[in-house]
Amino acid sequence: MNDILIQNTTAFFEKSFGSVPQKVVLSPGRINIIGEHIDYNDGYVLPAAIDKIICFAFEKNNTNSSKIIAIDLNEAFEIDLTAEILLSEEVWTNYIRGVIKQLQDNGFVFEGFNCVFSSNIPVGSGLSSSAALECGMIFGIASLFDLKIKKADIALLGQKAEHWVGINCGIMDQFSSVHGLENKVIKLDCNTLDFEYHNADFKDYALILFDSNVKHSLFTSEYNTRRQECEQGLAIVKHHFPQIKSFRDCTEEQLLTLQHQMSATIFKRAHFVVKEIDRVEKACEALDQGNITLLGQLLFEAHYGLSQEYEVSCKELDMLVNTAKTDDFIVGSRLMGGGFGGCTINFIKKGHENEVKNKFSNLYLNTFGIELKFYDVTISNGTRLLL
Ligand code: GAF
Repeated sequence: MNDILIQNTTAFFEKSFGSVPQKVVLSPGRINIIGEHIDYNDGYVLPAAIDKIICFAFEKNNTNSSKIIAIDLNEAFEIDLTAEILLSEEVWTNYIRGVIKQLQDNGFVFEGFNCVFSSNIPVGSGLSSSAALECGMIFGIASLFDLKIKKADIALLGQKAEHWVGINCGIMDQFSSVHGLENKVIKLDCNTLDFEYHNADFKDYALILFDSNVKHSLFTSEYNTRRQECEQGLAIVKHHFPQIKSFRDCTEEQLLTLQHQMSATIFKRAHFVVKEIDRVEKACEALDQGNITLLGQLLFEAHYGLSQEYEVSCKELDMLVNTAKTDDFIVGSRLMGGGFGGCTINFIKKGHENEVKNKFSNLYLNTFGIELKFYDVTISNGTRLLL
């Protein structure tokens, strides 16, 4: 599937610019096994890069402006690299404008380039197509102009670009897009950016995403609100326990003593974060021990918290996870990514995938009149140069 995407992208480049690309870059989307909304709370997360990618073709054009073509949108834009970079009403272009601005603001010097890109990462499904776009652009510009940028810095620049666009995201998506490794999940410490790889061996279970086909319209505003609510909660915790620097230092018992110092909403958010940080540790141990039943149980618990305490679910995602709980062949399921729509991640007993898919697609269509999509993802390498 990716071979066709790569061929189409390079052929489109040749047709548009009359030359073969000097660099071809692949940049992946990501899944997250567990640890949702934990990156900006300085805890651990457990993501991985996947085989759904954006393919970019680049060449230098020896001018001061860049022309970028998005094949899938049938749109293009040109940007003068000597002018001030401002947000545009064409939202997709802002991720690229943001990346160019971050590179320039951080002292990286480069000239004009032509770029064509195309993607098979579904947009708005919680698979981080925007992080793949940011990291792939930075990686491509760096390769083309021989800029020395470390992987972790590519991720940080991508994150800053996303903040400039308006989402105050954490580092997980960009970090996993650049650091992905075939068949490995990344246990990332979002405070220090230290990380270790763990084998993504799910034993007798297949990892399958169910795409609710509900797009998150509330995403940006609610995401930024959750982040503020966590900051408020943490300020109260620190006030009472000055030794605590972030939620990872706070036990559930300590938090419970402060329940009446916080609004009910702030307490629920903080409680979710404290429990989810703990679940990531347990989930990573369960994975290492090959205990996928326990891992799956932790996913169900995480969904309960995301839905009832963090309140980032929706009726479609809740229905998918609640149905999964009573299914004989699913050991774990939860909403994945920022929430308010997008995908659930599921561990399904191998050999029963089609049966489960048929059951869920019929039920989902009958209940919501929406088609459910399935992605059998493979855990793959991070942002890389093909040419
Ligand atoms: C989005 C954000 F971009 C990530 O930083 C992360 O917070 C995630 O939501 C929730 O875990 O994908």
